[in-house]
Amino acid sequence: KKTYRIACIPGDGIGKEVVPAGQAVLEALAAVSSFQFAFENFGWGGDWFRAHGEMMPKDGLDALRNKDAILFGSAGDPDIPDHITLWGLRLKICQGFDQYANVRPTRILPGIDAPLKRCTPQQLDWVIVRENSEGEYSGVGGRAHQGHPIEVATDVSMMTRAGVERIMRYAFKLAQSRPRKLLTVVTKSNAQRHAMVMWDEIALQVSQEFPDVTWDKELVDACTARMVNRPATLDTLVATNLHADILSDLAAALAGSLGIAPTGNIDPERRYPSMFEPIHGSAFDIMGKGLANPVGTFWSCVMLLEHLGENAAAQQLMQAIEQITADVSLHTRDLGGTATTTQVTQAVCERIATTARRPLAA
Ligand code: NAD
Ligand code: K
Ligand code: MN
Repeated sequence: KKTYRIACIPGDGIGKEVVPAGQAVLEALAAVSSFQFAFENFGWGGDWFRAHGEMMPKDGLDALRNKDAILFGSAGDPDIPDHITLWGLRLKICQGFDQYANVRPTRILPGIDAPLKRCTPQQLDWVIVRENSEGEYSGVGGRAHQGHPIEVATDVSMMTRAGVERIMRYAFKLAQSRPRKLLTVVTKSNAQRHAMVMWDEIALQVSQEFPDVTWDKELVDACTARMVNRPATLDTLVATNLHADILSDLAAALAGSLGIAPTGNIDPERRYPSMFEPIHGSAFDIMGKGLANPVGTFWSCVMLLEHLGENAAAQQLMQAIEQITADVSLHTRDLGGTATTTQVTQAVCERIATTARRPLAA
């Protein structure tokens, strides 16, 4: 059997609940497929920080380097400042492995009560491509005269031509691969007159390589309104690190819940392992209670399988997910239901086993 080496990093909060759930579902798939998984678990995050003074070991990336993919939960601990947990773990991996494309699909799954009342599931099928290596989250900046009245603080939104070009090309290519071949380039070049103007210029330049892709530009603020009022006019979107961060939480909420949405932090050149995770965080308010919706992690596992080239298994998992969201008795509390993380996980595992047992139609 082909073996995929998968690193699991549950991290903090409900990450510790949803990542084992994801692992269980992947194991259920492997049991009915021609491949298997060799999981290695890494207990990095807030607890590691309390014991060692850092979120992950200094040579942590070396332990991940030879993996085929990473399944991640969340970084964020109630007792540690968020910028330490984020930069010390998740961003360290994203930047260390140059996972410059953050891909976030959004659809309204069957059975989910989405807040866009006039929108059918067919009218909301988006993929947001987030620049994941620079921009507003490049880490460039500083504070001077800290605590004094004359204090100055900056976070420089640093963009490089090479960085923008590669994410634009990725987004155009992705748009080209989807049925509608439609791309919206999200911008803010009216107010941010340097980097974002370059962003627009590069979009125009890269678009020449993709004559079959229809594309338009939208200011990020207007884009939020368009997502609510005219969802069907959007398909693939590309936006900066900060803009896409915000737009994709909005997208998830419009599709029913933050607990459903998946993401992949991808190195398209495959020099390093890519990392898949639900878009949500540690969810301090519900952690340890069995209330976490594991669907975002399951859908992230679908993306992980697609990345490995296991498209049949990916499809099988997506079908199982859609069957359980269609059943309101299997909705967790964020969807208005009473099901627990474990019940949803077991239901998905059972679906996978039964569909595999069902004989093929003659
Ligand atoms: P959050 O995503 O953790 O939670 C926001 C709200 O959504 C909460 O009410 C929570 O209960 C709910 N929610 C989230 N996921 C859910 C799920 N699977 N099932 C049911 N309900 C769910 O965002 P936050 O509260 O802003 O952040 C909490 C911590 O997580 C912070 O430390 C933050 O920095 C961190 N965080 C980490 C990541 C990451 O690791 N990628 C992403 C976002 C936030
Ligand atoms: K996450
Ligand atoms: Mn976010």
